[in-house]
Amino acid sequence: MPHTLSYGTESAANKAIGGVPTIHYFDFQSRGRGQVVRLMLIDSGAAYEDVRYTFDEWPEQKRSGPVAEMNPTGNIPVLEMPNGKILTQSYAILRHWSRQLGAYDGKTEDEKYWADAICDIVVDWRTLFIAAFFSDNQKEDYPKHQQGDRNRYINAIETHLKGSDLSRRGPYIIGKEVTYADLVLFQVLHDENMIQGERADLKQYPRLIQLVDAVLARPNIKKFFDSSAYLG
Ligand SMILES: N[C@@H](CCC(=O)N[C@@H](CS)C(=O)NCC(=O)O)C(=O)O
Repeated sequence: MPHTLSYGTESAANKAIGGVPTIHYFDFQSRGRGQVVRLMLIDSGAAYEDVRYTFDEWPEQKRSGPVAEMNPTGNIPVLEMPNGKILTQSYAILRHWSRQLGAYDGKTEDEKYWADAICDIVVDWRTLFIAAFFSDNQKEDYPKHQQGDRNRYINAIETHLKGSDLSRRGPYIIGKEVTYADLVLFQVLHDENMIQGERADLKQYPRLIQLVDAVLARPNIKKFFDSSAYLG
């Protein structure tokens, strides 16, 4: 059986998004697409409930558990809202909540475009990361990914952030205001184990370090990382 956890206290941010969401996702530490969704809730001060599936129980749950009925693609994260609304597709959920919260997606058309563009790069990167990290041949495929695709994406994003008039204002992708895309980028760097410890693999990317540190310094995110709710 999946186990459940809860985080936070119901707040105005919950009201804006329609209540306290129940998130169905893997019991995969504080990682993955499910964690990106949690991260926006954490940052905005919203509470959530977690239903966490172990990797072992997932195949059976996928066949006959509640997710099978809620999401035709059979993927997670899947969210249940108190009014019965089901939300699927992590990036669409982030964009939906950004509009509901009136934050996280920039103000001008140029800012919105730029946040979406950087997010889309990370979408492509994460897909390749997952394929390599969960490959049956992980021992060979993941190091190949780190040297190949991961390098290519990190270099591209660092170059974009240094070259864009918006990003140059820093520390975030569009300047002073955080966007959902910063959370998406932060989380893939976290999941690739690049922001923990000595950060040896991140050293040559000063603009990404600036962004990561700005995200980690956000009060609600800092509180989460300093708490026992953060699972690594
Ligand atoms: N585009 C979807 C992708 C969802 C997805 O592929 N989720 C993975 C976990 S991160 C999954 O469901 N894996 C288990 C499976 O496919 O059975 C999203 O962003 O939500």
